[in-house]
Amino acid sequence: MDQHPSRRRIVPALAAGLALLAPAPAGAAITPTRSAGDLASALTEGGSAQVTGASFVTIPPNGNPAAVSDVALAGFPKQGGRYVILSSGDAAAAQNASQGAGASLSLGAMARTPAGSDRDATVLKLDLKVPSGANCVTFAFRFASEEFPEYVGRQYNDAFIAELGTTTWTTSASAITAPGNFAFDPANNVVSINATGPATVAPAEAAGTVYDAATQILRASTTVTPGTRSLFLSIFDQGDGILDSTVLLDDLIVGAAAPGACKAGVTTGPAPVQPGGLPPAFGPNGVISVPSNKKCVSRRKFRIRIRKRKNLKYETAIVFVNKKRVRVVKGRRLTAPVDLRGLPKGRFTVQITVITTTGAIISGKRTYRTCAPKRTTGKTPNL
Ligand SMILES: [Ca+2]
Ligand SMILES: [Ca+2]
Repeated sequence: MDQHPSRRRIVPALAAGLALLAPAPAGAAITPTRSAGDLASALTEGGSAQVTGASFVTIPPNGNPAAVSDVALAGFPKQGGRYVILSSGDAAAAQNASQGAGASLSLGAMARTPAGSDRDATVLKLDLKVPSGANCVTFAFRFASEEFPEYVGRQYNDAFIAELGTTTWTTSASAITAPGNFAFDPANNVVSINATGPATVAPAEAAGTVYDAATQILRASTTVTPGTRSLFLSIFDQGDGILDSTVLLDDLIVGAAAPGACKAGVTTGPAPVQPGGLPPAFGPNGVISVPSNKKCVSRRKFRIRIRKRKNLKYETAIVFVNKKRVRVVKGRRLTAPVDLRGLPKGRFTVQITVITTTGAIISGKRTYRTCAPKRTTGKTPNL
């Protein structure tokens, strides 16, 4: 691999840069860890993602490529008190440093593949339990790099990659092939110092860190189906192992997004999801309160109520009785009076669809039967 002459000069600056590091404020620290479980805990605390397994696919043999931090830094933490730092150098070097210092440490890790040009890669694997009703995985991140501005458009294309299901990215010379990456810029490229649009790096965004430029705080999201799904988060050097890059990560959420709202690619907006999936339609934890259908319904009128639930706001509800739409009243709660008078005797079906303000849909159907007439009386039965 070619080495630009000036890259050699930057290495001696490392010792001076580390000497400038002030101790962490009392009670707050960037704590290096090689426990993937610690990282999962910091990434999900205060949120609703359930991590059932955490491990490293790859982690460099030396140094501190991963850390948990509770130091307020570059807009982090985003949720809860802690966040995660993954680095192709020293994850603990991010704080209280001069941007004039050089963040540059070779951690001794060679490429994933024999022909690869990546170095010092850390790939964190998180197994997420995606509950019924959830359809989106999303997290917040900021990528920062020492490669800016000298190596923009060069072969030292350090990058951050997020993948779901499997990790397949590879490198060759200055190229990165990452077909499964969902944290891509508007040009479908990985987030690096060469990224565009909202992922463009700038020096001001790295303020407070040792790095020379960073992206704004971004969000990466991808659609997902219920079950156990693996999330892979990768950071690496490219071209050589020096002039490091780092990613700050937090606010990992598995939840329910409105149709079309959970889009792959980086964004700057809020999380597009209702955290934690959706409650069921019926039952003790359900959002729809209706009479039991175990017994026949003898009343001629009843009222369907939409229950208040934490983190849920309703836009509207749509109710059909035997395919005929019923008026829904929006008061302190959404309610729908169901009037069975005039309906034929026998079975009837109530179909309820609740739409939340995030566009998520909770729907359910209940079939009732009217009470059978007492054969001995001959009177007209009540419903
Ligand atoms: Ca490195
Ligand atoms: Ca580098």
